[in-house]
Amino acid sequence: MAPDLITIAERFRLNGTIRNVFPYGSGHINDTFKVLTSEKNYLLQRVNQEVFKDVRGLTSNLVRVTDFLSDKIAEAQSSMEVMMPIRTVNGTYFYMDDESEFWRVFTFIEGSKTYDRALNVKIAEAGGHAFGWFLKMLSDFPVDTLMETIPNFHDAVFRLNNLKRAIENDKAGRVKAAQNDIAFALDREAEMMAIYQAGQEGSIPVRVTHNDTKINNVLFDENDKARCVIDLDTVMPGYVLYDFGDAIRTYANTGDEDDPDPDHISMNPDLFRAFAEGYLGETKEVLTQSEIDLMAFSARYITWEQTIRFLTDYLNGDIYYKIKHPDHNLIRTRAQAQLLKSMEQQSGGMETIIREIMKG
Ligand code: ADP
Ligand code: GN1
Ligand code: MG
Repeated sequence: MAPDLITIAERFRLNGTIRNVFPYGSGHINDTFKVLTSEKNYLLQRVNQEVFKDVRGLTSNLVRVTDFLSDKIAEAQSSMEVMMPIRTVNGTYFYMDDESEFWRVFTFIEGSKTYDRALNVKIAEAGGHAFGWFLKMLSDFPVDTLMETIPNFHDAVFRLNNLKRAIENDKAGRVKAAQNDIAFALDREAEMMAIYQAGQEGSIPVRVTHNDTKINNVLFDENDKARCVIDLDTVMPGYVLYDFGDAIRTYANTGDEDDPDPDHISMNPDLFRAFAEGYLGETKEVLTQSEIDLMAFSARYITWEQTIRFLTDYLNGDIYYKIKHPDHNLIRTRAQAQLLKSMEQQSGGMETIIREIMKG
């Protein structure tokens, strides 16, 4: 039976009388709703428990990180905002319904907008500032106290093994149709281990990272200034390269993540430079040389990782990402592969841009 959304929203300490609850946003993972009351608006979400196995641990991360950020914002009198979790009438930060579904509510950031693509360099630079600010603000948060909400999330070996298992099992009978896509991904296996290896050797530090830095996880104001970093479920210990690389995957792409037309897709060097300028403008002092050295590569790594994540889900029969049609994950796979090719053609130029920005 469909859940009664108003009854669920009533479990939380909201100001005013609830008037309406309706689906909202375009995330691939959680179910998101906007709640309108007589006084304020809120954001209600049902957490995807196929993806997040430990919602209690996740909530503990989220509450501590949002409290920490909100204190920092007040201290620095920053114009950035943070979406704060709202307590239930029982005082907890989630409500579990009769079907064991977990629900939570956040403050709604009014008058903000999201993009699926950076329409110009101003948006890309603002996004860079937002995610750079986020990393910098959390650089003194005790990283060991955060649990891994999705273990091995950006781990190259884990992702590759998942792909290989999906090929072997061929659950949806799609391996044949995806043979070229599989070959494209596996051809790059060896070179894509660089960040994983640096992590194993301990030459790059573990930091508090966002881990899902795509463009629509930043809210912008009407002048395209970044207001708020959202979607904090994957904030956990990680490498900065995952955040930078994942952001470039959307901020510097001239096409959509699922663009069916390869001619729309390319890595735009101006958008890349703009995002990197914003990001490094905030984080230059915090980052180490070994991180900087892998920055341009990180965009290729994450784009490859996303290629194989979409491909794995296609082969498994679409069990992870929300899809709009049966070939959606295959189209996404091909769009990411196309973006990766464009990055490969421009890898020297991307390295130069990072060096130029670092020189100032
Ligand atoms: P998912 O994990 O499924 O990606 P998100 O947390 O990113 O879900 O939320 C989905 C969408 O809802 C976002 O892309 C954004 O448009 C909108 N959104 C999320 N949080 C807020 C908020 N606090 N205020 C306003 N809009 C929000
Ligand atoms: C998911 O939740 P959302 O839509 O912001 C995914 C990311 C992928 C992204 C691809 C928890 O992000 O890792 O990069 O889709 N989030 C999770 O669009 O798996
Ligand atoms: Mg999201």
